[in-house]
Amino acid sequence: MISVPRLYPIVDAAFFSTTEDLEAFVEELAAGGCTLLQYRNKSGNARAMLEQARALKRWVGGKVKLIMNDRADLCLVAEFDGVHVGQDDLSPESVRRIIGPDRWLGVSTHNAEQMQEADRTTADYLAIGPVFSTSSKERPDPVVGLEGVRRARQLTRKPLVAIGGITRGNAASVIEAGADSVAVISDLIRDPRKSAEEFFRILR
Ligand code: TZP
Ligand code: MG
Repeated sequence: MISVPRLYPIVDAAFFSTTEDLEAFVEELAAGGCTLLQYRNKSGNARAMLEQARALKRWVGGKVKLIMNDRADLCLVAEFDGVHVGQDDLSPESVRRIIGPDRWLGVSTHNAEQMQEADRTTADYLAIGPVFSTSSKERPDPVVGLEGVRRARQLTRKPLVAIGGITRGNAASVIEAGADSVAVISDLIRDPRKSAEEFFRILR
């Protein structure tokens, strides 16, 4: 069984206008103690995605485990450490065949039925959300709330990552509801190092 750190930053390319901004952001996350991050890019431009992914690998690949959102092919080419897929991506078992037994595989779920189904796969960790309302995702599924996290906790023994609208202000309640880790986009943007340090302090 893998162990997922308390804070799981998601680096969403849409939040950065220059390569320098992106590099500074991930370096600051690493300086703040982050050892795992997910690269997310919904632009649909696979070449740009690969180029950024390779840059992330160069910048922090030695100290941070890198997870590719959506794309098993790009995970392999960029030599990432895992893939995170949702309900509309390749199935967990298809991804597993691509990435092999050792890379991490994460699966997003949005309700109890999806959680039960994902629990029966070889996924290394499962995600549940959105816990709270979020503006970082287009057309998000309905909010599941802390009750959704509690229910998810009952349905799996795999590491449970909660996502959606999680901030330093509500993260403790999410862990208390049974999550092992919180995945965060927006509450890291302003001052990533300080924010990450505060998340780790709050979730110790
Ligand atoms: N999946 C469910 S909510 C979400 C994703 C990718 C966005 C989370 O971003 P934020 O800014 O932490 O709410
Ligand atoms: Mg996806």
